[in-house]
Amino acid sequence: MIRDPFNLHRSSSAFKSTSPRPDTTQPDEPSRAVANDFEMSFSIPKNLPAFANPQRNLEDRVWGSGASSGRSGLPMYKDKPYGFVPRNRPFWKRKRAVGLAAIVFTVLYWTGFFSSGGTSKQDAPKDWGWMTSPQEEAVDWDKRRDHVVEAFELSWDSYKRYAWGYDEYHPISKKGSNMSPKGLGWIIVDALDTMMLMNLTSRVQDAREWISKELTWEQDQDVNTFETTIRMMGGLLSAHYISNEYPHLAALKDDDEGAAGEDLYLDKAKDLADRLMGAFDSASGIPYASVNLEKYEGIPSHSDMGASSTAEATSLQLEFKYLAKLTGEKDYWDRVEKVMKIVDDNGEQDGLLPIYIYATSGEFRGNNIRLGSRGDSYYEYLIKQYHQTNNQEPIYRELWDEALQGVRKHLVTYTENSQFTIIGERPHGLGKPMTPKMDHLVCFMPGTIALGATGGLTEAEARKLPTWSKKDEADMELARELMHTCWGMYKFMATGLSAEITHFNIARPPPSSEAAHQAPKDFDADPEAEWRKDFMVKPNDVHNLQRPETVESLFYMWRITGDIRYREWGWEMFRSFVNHTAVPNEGGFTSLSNADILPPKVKDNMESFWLAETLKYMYLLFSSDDLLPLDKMVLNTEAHPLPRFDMGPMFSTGWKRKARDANGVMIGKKAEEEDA
Ligand code: DMJ
Repeated sequence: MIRDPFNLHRSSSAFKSTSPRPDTTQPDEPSRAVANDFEMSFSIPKNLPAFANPQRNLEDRVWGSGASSGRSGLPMYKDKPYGFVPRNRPFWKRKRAVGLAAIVFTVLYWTGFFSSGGTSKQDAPKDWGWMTSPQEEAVDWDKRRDHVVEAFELSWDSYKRYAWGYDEYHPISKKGSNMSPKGLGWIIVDALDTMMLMNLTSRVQDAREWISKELTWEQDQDVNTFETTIRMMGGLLSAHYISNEYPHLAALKDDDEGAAGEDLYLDKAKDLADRLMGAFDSASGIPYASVNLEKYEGIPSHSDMGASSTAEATSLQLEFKYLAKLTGEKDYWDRVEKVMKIVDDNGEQDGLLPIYIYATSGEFRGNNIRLGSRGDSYYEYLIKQYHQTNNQEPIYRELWDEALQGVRKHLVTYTENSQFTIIGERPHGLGKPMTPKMDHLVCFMPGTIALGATGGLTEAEARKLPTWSKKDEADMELARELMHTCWGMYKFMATGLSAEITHFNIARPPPSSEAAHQAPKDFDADPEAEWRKDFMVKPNDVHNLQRPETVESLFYMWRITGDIRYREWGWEMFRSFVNHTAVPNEGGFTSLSNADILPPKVKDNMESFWLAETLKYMYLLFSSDDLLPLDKMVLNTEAHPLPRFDMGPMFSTGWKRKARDANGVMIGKKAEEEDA
């Protein structure tokens, strides 16, 4: 059993003033169904074989998965934000498909299917009262928070009813599927700490019992190093942290099934970490994309010439460092820290990195630079590593500042008509043309920039510090502008839910970054409104995967600025999710394959981060600020809270940056390039 040798878990009196909602509903009770202002179109897939996952198979086919290539149902990096590109099929196949469709159509027609609109009466979503009741006079944020809990309960209970123990849940077909023969606890572990925070005791008990009795990492299964670390290891570590820090939340009795062994979560996290450590056994120390759990063995990516994603290789640090601190095993720390040195030793210009890196050589592959998929959380973990060790490692602050400066210099630009601020991409390297598009994933940036500026204090508190600078002021301004753009990505869509990727019509040449760029404060609903001319969504990008990044940033922006508009936007977003993604018959909530039509087209998948992140951030956004104070903890990239801590005598920053000249160019880098 693992103890807490460093006494990280003091109990928090600060939290006591919040009143977490008691867990009143038993999981087996029928859940409330959800009102839906618009009729939804549900394309119900045929019965799925036990281990099949249509979404993943589709992604594997289309993107040739960096990590899995669909060989073994391996959890893959899901954030390839591209829509389905139909493959060229032989004509006879297409013909057959057309014939089949005609037969199905005829049968449905004669059975009267279309006359009932494709939805039988009993399938129709029930009314979720508050959605239709008149606008409250005074906004009651506790009540709104309760509605988020209801949405969570609805999602979880339908998962429990129809897919308990499975890694994936398909809420329309009401089926589960696994990513490994025995399952990896993908949904249960990822959702666990949200339930703790919501004080859903009986559900936490069920989850704990499953983890105790069913979850095993002893499986001959390749898993994605990053996804498994941030979701499973992050989820378990955070459950350990929360159950120690807030013991009154979802408290289990000693004799509860599965409660035996107070260190269950930590034991499971450590067992998993030991297996994942195999990923770092590469020639350079950069982790391989995948790991075989039973063999403790790293596996290079099956595509991208074996390169790992940069974000994946550099977003493991918070989890392994916390585990090192808890267990006193320094090796966890050293391995992930070394990755940061190897990355930085490449001496990339202005702190912006290409999105692939070879585990063999530690060098980057290609020049594609973006803050969306495969790039995103590298930047996020720079500032969060600085915070995690109570600002005791200035090297990570320096890296973050340099990268943010690089973002301003090379990626930030403005739209043509309404001067929205965007972060574009440089697919062929810095100095080459920009692609003015933003993955929804990039919307983690506004909140992270604000967090970097104030360190987690409120803006008002931070402004009083002697260290507050003009640069911090400018960073807050950039955060506000980007938040506005990310919200525009929601307002632009028919459902009010953002597309996976949005393109922008940018001003060429761009206005000076010094000039005031005043995007319109409100989003005029007129379809011809000027602001809409700056936004564009391509047909392949219209899906909405229940992603958290925008509400994540709204949460940080609300906590830091106290501007009520961010809470209001979060509420509007929540209503849109309820309106357009709730599944009839207590199915929970689903991703959409087209969020830009009414009724939307559904995708039949509930992402685990819907429970782990999206609903958690909404809950936090509507909670009081002393629930998880921003200056006391860091949320990992899957929204699993981990504590900030002092490094103590055992740990230190074990590396230094190579020398740079006055322009930030690494000394010797030019000569190296010339030789090459
Ligand atoms: C999550 O798994 C994490 O937030 C990750 O950093 C990015 N992708 C998804 C959510 O969009």
